[in-house]
Amino acid sequence: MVQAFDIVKDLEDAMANVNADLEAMDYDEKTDSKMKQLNTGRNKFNMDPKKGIEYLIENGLLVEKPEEVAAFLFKGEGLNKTAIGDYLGIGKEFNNKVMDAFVALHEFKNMILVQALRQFLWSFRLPGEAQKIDRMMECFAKRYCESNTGVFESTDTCYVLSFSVIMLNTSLHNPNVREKPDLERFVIMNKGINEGGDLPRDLLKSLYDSIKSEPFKIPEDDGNDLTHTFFNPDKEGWLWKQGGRIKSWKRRWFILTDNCLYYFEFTQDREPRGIIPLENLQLRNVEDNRKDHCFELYTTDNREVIKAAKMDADGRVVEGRHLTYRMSAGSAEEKEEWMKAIRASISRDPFYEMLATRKKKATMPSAE
Ligand code: 4IP
Repeated sequence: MVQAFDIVKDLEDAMANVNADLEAMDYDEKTDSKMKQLNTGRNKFNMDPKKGIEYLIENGLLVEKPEEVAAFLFKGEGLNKTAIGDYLGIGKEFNNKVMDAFVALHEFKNMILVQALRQFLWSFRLPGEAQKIDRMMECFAKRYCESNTGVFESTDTCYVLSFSVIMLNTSLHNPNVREKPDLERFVIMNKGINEGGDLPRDLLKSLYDSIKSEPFKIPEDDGNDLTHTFFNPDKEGWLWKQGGRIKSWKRRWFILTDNCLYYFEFTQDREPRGIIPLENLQLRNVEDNRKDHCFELYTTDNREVIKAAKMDADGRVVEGRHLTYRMSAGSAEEKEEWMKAIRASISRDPFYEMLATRKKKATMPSAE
């Protein structure tokens, strides 16, 4: 009797084991097919981000909520960073919400701006269009300022400084840029961007040192996207400049940046002798009796004085008095380079326009 009971018990145990094995097999198959679907979804995403997300939602692998999609992109497993950037930049209401949620997943508290930028710019690749970059950098600046109150007067300041840092990165680490800006130059370029005031020198120095010691890493960097064009500083070098009223020639160090030409007496000067905003100006070749390789900036109305600022003999800032700005380069090749760079700057590059608009806002003292 006892024996029969044992046999039944053994049989029951064996059955239970078989059932457990069967269930596990079923479960394995299910997870296996879910994994396969997830991989398909990732591949689809990398080819067409919008379709990839739709596929994952349809197959129950992702919930159609901005926070859920953002978390998936933030984790980024198996996802191409260019595709992430493309998805975040689509510009539809849902995608914008995903962008907000994505940025909110970044923790920037107590980080200096460069650290935060490193983290942010490594999490996806910025798309090529100025408008999209504008929106993304705006989100970044907002998040940074929320997490680090009191560092900047406004998000515009943070935004403008972020670009300044990105440009500094190119100037310092791009082998094509021969003249490497020093800290003084970086400080000058960021004058007045804190709602009309200057940022603390220590802060600028920490950003400068960080970039100098370690360049930014850009995901999937093939050297062939618009950000490269954007982030390249325009040009700097020696040119001869003719005076406005008195036509004497002066050798000046010129820097072309932010759609403006700055000129300095010496490369290391802190204050420029003059600033010529290039907005509404035109450029042409000219022959000059005294100098070779000349070109000049002019307005369509030849009698109109070009809007510019200069340092007067007694150190006061006054308006320029030039009807044209005539410059002479050291060689035909240099002249070509300058004319090309100035033209690119004048030709209403949407990126420079967007940056110039921000800079105007950032340099304006707050209304309060
Ligand atoms: C000066 O001539 C210099 O060329 C100035 O250049 C120039 O100012 C003056 O133009 C011109 O009169 P002198 O030094 O022979 O007097 P810089 O300031 O680079 O020294 P710009 O406006 O070109 O800076 P006017 O327009 O101020 O006369």
